[in-house]
Amino acid sequence: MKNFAIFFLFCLGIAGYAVCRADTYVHEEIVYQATIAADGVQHVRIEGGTDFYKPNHVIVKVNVPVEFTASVEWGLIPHTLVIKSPEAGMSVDEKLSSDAKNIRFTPTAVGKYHFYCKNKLLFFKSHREKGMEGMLEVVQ
Ligand SMILES: [Cu+2]
Repeated sequence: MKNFAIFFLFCLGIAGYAVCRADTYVHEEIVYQATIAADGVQHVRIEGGTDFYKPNHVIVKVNVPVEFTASVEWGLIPHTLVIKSPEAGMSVDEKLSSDAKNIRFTPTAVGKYHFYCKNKLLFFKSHREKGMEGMLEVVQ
């Protein structure tokens, strides 16, 4: 009987672990290093979905205009792209759709900043928590 109880707890542990794993969103890092195009702008193509942005680590130069051309997977779930770093000249809050949208800004301070989707449905995890988040690294 005792063995059975231990076995039962063991199974419960495995099941619990599996459920937790399924709810843990681990994304590989996809790095994109922007270059300055002939028009003097750093163009970055970004695609998003409920739990990702691709790329999710963007490296740009400071004090050079950046243009994100952003879109999301076709679907009914609305998405956004937010960068709340006014201290570095970036205040972005845009709705995204499956049609690509150009979003321009110029980072004015070196550092690491986040871009993310601010959307959240009721009591579910926010898109940001699910992985709709990336890092914008501004370098010299
Ligand atoms: Cu979203």
